[in-house]
Amino acid sequence: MSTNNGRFQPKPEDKFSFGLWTLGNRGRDPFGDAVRPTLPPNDIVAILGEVGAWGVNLHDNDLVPIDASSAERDRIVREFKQACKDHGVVVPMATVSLFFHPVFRDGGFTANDPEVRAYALQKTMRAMDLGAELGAKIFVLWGGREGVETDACRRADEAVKRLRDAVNYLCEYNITCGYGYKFALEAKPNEPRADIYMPTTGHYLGFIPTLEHPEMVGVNPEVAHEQMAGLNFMHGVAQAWEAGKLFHIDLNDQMPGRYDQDLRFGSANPKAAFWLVKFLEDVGYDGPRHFDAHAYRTEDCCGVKDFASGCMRTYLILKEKAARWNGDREIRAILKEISQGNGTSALAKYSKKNAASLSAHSFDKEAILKKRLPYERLDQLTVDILLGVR
Ligand code: GCO
Ligand code: MN
Ligand code: MN
Repeated sequence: MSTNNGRFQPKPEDKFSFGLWTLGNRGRDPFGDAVRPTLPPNDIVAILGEVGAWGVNLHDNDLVPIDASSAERDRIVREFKQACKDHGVVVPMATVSLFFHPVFRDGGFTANDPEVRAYALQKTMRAMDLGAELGAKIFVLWGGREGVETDACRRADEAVKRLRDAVNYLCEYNITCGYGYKFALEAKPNEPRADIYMPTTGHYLGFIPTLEHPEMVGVNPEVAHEQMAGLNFMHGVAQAWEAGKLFHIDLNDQMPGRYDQDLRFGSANPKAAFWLVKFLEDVGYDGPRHFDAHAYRTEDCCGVKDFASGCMRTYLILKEKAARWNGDREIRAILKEISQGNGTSALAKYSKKNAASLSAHSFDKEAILKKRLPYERLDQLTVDILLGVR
């Protein structure tokens, strides 16, 4: 991309990663066929090296065909490892496809057929073996088909129990094999199912403490998925972070009320992307910054590179804007002003004595209301920074 100057050049320490399925996306949708040729995994790794990404992630079958013989699998893995080495790209995360093959039409871990549930576990264990061989330490579980079109097919709490049994099983496998994975559970409200169980990151944060090894399991929130549910993505991320559960993140973008668009990061709602980047940088999140997005269907292979460079460039621009925001004198003064009270009664930690004095206190609401909360000015300063005039 000609506009990429040194200032926004990605570096390995930025930990930018892309899934094989993101650059490899051929633009198929429910109404139209592929518009781009299949990019072999090793070519994708070469492109990632060229555009300056740090990592590549994969589903088992992005790399190894579902019915590959073990000799074929071993050859593919060997060559892929070599490509990663040649192009200086690491594999931080692996995942499993429990959604593409028709056998998962009713889900994987939550399917009604016990044989499908067993196959889903076997396939996931093999995907964990594959990821471990490639050096991955994060294993994402996205239950794309774990859902329903009709609630007649099973009780929803039964699905939750089946999911718990599966994750518990996989945690034991992780321990036995000594893989040292952290599992990152990825929520989505719908698509491809009408309703997917565990529709938001918040649902997963409630589920994780019910597991046998909660310390091994966190979340992988995705921008588009929370926005599909009409939620403020950064708030969900903040809650996951605060709970020590932000193990991975899927960055992309999404317009309200649409299908799952997986747009280039920051392309639809740069202001929301700004708050997100600012949050991640402010708290010092140091996990992978994974872009789970794909190029517009109108693009060719050069456009795919523009897409990948654009995701990273926008992140770095927003990171610079966040630093500018944090250092802005007027913003700092407003932040100081709004966090101080005018009054005499401060909130003290609970004690019988403090509670008694709080109960007896009389508040001067008129005086409290006189204090200004200049959020309009604060937001405009933010917009000025984002639009490049400050
Ligand atoms: C989606 C999902 C998927 C998952 C990925 C990991 O776009 O709905 O984000 O891309 O993240 O398949 O399993
Ligand atoms: Mn998505
Ligand atoms: Mn995702």
